[in-house]
Amino acid sequence: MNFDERLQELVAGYQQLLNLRNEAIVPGNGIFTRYKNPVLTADHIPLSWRYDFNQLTNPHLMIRFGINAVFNAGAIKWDNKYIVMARVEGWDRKSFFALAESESGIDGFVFRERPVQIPSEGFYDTNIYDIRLVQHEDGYVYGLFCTERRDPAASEGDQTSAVAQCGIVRTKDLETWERLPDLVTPSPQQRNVVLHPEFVNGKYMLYTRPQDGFIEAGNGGGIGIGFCADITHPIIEEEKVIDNKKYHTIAEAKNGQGPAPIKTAYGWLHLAHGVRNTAAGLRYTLYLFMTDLEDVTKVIYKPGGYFMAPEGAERVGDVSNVLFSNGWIADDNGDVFIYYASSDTRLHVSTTTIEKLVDYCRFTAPDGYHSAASAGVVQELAEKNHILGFTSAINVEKQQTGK
Ligand code: M1P
Repeated sequence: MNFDERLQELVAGYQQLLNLRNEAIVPGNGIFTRYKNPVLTADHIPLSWRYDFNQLTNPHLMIRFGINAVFNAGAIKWDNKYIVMARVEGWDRKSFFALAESESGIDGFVFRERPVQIPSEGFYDTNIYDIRLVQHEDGYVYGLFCTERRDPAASEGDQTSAVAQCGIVRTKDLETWERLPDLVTPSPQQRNVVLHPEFVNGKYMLYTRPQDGFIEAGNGGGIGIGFCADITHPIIEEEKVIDNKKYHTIAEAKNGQGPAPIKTAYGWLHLAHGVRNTAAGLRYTLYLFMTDLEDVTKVIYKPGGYFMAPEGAERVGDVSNVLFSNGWIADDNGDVFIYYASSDTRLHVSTTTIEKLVDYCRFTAPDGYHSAASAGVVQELAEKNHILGFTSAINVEKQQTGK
């Protein structure tokens, strides 16, 4: 295949991918709807970011910058468009951010002309990832992300120990990003830091994840909160854990706040991830909880178990058995678009409504922390259905057919 033929094939394949419409998977579980295709993959990255199209300098039309994965994206509704700020990871393992936008929120995501260049002069980012976008009531859109570097205390033989901290940028147009100093907290490691969208008692409130080690939560862990008076000198003096890790739950190893919470009439709605250990390694699932409108530090509803877990092809990827979300969008009409990544490889969407999510939080049993409690919840449900005449799947069928 010569240069021109190859070029034609590449462009045709890319166009086909961008034109792919998404399809809801029905009937689903009633809580949310999954879709057939991921919304973004490594193949969605513009060809012009990957290939040198000059035949003189790239006669074989080979990839000059390979993309490994597109995943964990922040999200925001902007100018009536659904915008995600994805983590784009190259073959070189480094991540950077890129904005993609869609009219529908479920398909047709197209990257902007260039990736985002986060100001880095004077900072020590080796790798940046997992940005949370939030429109704060102070008028700025903030992006809080993880900035990671090698642990300066590590010995020469140890090339894996790292330190993660929270980097902060802000913008008013999603084009120009002002970098603020990295967040300072009492914790030696920070990931999954998120800004609350409103002032609380006149201060910025942040969700944190105090952790002892880079991977292990150690004595730390849990979703914490902290306050800071001045976001341009972001210092949190004290972190209070409001949702801790707990033995034999989906978040026994660690957990972390997802995107910024959504305000509802019943409380703040939170999406988070919980991590447990298995013989096959860590398993990341998503869960929901709600906090009080008056006292944002108080958890008022927390359904037991996970809300979403990896299914089918989602289970496999660079880091298998992982669902992670750092972006969701709530429309004015109550529709919610949850952007979640599977196995650190690709980005998906699921859709639902605030009404459904609040119903799920209020009326799903909390974790009883032992098997007898779980069996008890099922007993109660079966008993209620028995009274209605729904005693088993066969009887449901009988009832429906009238035989
Ligand atoms: O590999 C799974 C996830 O691991 C980390 O999440 P956490 O901070 O909770 O351990 C992050 O690196 C995240 O990007 C990744 O998806």
